[in-house]
Amino acid sequence: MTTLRYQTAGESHGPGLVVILEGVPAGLPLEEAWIDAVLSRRQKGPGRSKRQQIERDAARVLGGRLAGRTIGAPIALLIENRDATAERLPVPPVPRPGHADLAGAQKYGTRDLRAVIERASARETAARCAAGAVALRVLEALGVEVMAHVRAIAGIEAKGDPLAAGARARRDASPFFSLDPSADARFDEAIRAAEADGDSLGGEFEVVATGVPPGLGGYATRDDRLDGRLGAALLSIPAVRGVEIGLGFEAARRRGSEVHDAITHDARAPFGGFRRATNRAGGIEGGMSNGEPIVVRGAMKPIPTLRRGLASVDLATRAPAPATYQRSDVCAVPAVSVVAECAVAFEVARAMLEKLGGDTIDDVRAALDAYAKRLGSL
Ligand code: EPS
Repeated sequence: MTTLRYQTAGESHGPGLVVILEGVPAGLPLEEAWIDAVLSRRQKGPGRSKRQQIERDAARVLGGRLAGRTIGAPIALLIENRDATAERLPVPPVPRPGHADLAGAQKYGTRDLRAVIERASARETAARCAAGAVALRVLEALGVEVMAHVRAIAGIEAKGDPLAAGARARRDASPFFSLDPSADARFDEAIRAAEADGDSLGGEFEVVATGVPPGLGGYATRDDRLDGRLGAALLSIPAVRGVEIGLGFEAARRRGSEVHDAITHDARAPFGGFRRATNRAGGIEGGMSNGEPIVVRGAMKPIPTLRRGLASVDLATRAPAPATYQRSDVCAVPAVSVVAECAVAFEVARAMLEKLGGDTIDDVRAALDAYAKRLGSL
């Protein structure tokens, strides 16, 4: 039984994206339709480029499944690219500020920017979502739910409580994956205005995981800390520049008495009954889950590919020139919220399997039940 992990390969306009996932217990039902529903959400949101009209992201399971269930072997997934034009695309002469182009060209000693941008493209997040979809399936079997929603675009804030009844249905009904229809109308306006100006927009998302038992992650070593893992997972998503857990930066402005959550006990509550009166810690204390919902937020910068090319320098002539533009999204905040949901799901599933891991999903469930029982006798 290996730790839950995955690797991706593939370029934005190559033949396809590949994911190999290890450490998924045997016996988990896994259908393409489950993965494809997540992939399809990632493709959505007003403000995305024409590329999303070309692609129909769908995963093919190439290994690790028999008779509809995982078998404990590595799971191999393939997402084919329809726009597989990498070899024919023109070489962009001018690097884009804010993207990997220039530092990547310097790192690898090439002026063929395609060699950098093809892999640096956020298209790779489709593969991350395929891995995340499998993690979501593991979590579903263990009673954990993860949901992301968009909290802001270009400084316009969306209200709404992700823990309220019906929140998921509201999120799914919103074209922006927000919980606030009145914000959606303003998001739409902002995106149209940015598009008319050849500009791009960023925003903020929040991910909430419920049903998480206490004690996932750890404090004993640096690598165990669940907050550190979640931070790294979210900051590795292209264009994510900031992450907060619970109160986040606001905690630095308050007194301790206004930050920490009182411990309470309610014998009817799951996992032994210990609760917190508030959840300003965002479900994580001392690098471990504390049994309250995990609440993580992230900030996405505006996409660096602008129709109105930003000021740059032609690599061949060294003369000032606007950055090369082929096509791009005006806003991909809803898409990033889906990638973030997958990233959080993956980290929570990884921590759960580390704590409760077994060869089969039934073993993991039995270990979870035994752990819940043990918590009751603390
Ligand atoms: C993406 C596909 C890409 C980009 C986008 C992510 O498609 P294309 O380059 O063919 O238009 O639209 O990548 C970025 C925004 C970026 O900055 O890297 C996708 O499928 O998500």
